[in-house]
Amino acid sequence: MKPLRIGISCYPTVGGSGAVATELGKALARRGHEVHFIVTDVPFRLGTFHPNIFVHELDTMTYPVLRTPPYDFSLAALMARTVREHRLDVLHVHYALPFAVCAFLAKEMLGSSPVQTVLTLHGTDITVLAQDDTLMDVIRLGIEKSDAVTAVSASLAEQTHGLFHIERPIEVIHNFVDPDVFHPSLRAKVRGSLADPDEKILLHTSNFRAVKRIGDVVEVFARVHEAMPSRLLLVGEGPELGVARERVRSLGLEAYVEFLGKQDDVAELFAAADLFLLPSAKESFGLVALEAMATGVPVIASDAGGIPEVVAHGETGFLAPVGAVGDMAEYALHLLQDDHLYARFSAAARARAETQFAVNRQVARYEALYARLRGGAAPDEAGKP
Ligand code: GMT
Repeated sequence: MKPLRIGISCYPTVGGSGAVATELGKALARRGHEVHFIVTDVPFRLGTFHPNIFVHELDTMTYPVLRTPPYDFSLAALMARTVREHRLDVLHVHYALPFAVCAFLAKEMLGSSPVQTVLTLHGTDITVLAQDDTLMDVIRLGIEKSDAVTAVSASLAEQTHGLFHIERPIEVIHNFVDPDVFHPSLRAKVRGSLADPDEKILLHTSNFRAVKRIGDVVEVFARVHEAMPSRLLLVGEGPELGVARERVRSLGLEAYVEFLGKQDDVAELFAAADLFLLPSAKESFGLVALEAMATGVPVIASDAGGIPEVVAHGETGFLAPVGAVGDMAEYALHLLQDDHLYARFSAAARARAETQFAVNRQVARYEALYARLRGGAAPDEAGKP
């Protein structure tokens, strides 16, 4: 495929959509494309220097007349300037609000630019923000004015069609993981410092928002802990952190629950775990579940949103209705108390992540979409046309 010049906008702070956008940009750069991140801050997973990656950071003016800095307009203007100066072929934005609307404004500012805009919907842009009357129409505008729209799961695409009653196609391109980075061979690296050999490790990582149901994570762990020696690792920070600490304290589990805070490099923590817990009320995909699976860690989750597209119930983990902590704990014990069954699930989890969700396979789908928009030939997984 002829290398393209691709702009990417996303939320650069910790969060699934930022992680996916950043990993996509890095993979596109490795495959020979020139990638321009147009962002408010350097994306958290960007890592080391790559000659094909450029970062354009937003600088917003303030003025007493303006109640808030005109961030969205400045971003739109920065997008337009970057497209013009670097002759971008594609502007790929992650999360509808404000990025799709900024991309539309940028295109309007550019007049007759051939740049193609792609919007990837990540979840809460539809399942939370678009439910709000004041935001729904502006999100609809972003969706309608993008040249192509993708969603990270079939469930999210369906919800978007249902909510907006729109005809336009939404292509499902599932999220991905780098199976060389999230690898079971990392297991021994930090495990010894986290638990005794006879203790099982349960892991949860998120932004600790109410939608993640951290209380359920603690309840499931409490029931597992009653039955077998075990520890719970909680990675991340957010509004529900205090509630989680209080629940752990009231259950007398402080000695067995580790609050690790935000961590940049999580692959070793995933690999050290025995089970990953994701009991969310809503989850368009559940990138963390996929990362756990790639390290050979089965997942106990709710059957919400796109999670069943990632975790194969009865093969790579178990799913239960939202809030069914008793069922989740039983499933967890079922796996942890049967070494043979556990080994089968662990191998199947790794295999599913490697075959269905490997970075090269999914990034090739984005390249094919870019090529289609630009009227060119689609590449194969290796990036060759
Ligand atoms: O998990 C979050 O709440 C963060 C959110 C985001 O926008 O960064 O994650 C969403 O996008 C991820 C990447 O596509 C998905 O894996 C998450 O499932 C999705 N979160 C929700 O739908 C709640």
